[in-house]
Amino acid sequence: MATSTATELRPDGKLRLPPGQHLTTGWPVLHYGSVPRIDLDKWRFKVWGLVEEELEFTWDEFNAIGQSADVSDIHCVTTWSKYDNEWRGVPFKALFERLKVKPEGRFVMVHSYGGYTTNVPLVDLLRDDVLFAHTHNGEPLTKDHGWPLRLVVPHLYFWKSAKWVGGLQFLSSDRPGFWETYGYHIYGDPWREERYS
Ligand SMILES: Nc1nc2c(c(=O)[nH]1)N[C@H]1C(S)=C(S)[C@@H](COP(=O)(O)O)O[C@H]1N2
Ligand SMILES: [Mo]
Repeated sequence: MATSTATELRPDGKLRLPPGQHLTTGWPVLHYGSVPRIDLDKWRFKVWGLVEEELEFTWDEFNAIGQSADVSDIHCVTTWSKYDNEWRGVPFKALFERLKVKPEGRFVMVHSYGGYTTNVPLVDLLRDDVLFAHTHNGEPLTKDHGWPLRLVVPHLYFWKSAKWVGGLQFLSSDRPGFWETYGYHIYGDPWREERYS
């Protein structure tokens, strides 16, 4: 290896490996509860809350919004990181362009099949590397990793990357989601070690 993982820098000047993290080559499966049963024919992606118009997409409609790929690193709050994950799916920005979000809808509650929720400020979702992924390193997501669709928010701890994602609720203020209610940090920046609060 040319560069030690302890000193490698990203283009933005931040350490590639955030403090307190170690690299893993495998891919642990972590979630609360059991894997939800999902039927793609009945699958819907719903948008509600502070929007001019509530929307519902079928699987085909959602994927027709646009497709892109992005390579990013995973940082889990339990201290493992996994580099160079190639995700493919629908960019958040492309979805956002299809929505009519009210100006006060600046916070998002992400909802998953099975009942999991996590909160992310809208401005964080509007980054170019945020997407709804159906494919990881060229393979369709496995059920354990969020099939058919998971959110990927590379600059926050991985609990914000909701598996089995099924909808977004736009809110005027930041409210805690599932893990945030149980003491995880409301925001979750790995470079500031915002693990628990
Ligand atoms: N729907 C749902 N998404 C979830 C979770 C969960 O419990 N339910 N756990 C989060 C946590 S804490 C982590 S670390 C990652 C783990 O994703 P992985 O199993 O693909 O590694 O999923 C996140 N997304
Ligand atoms: Mo986690």
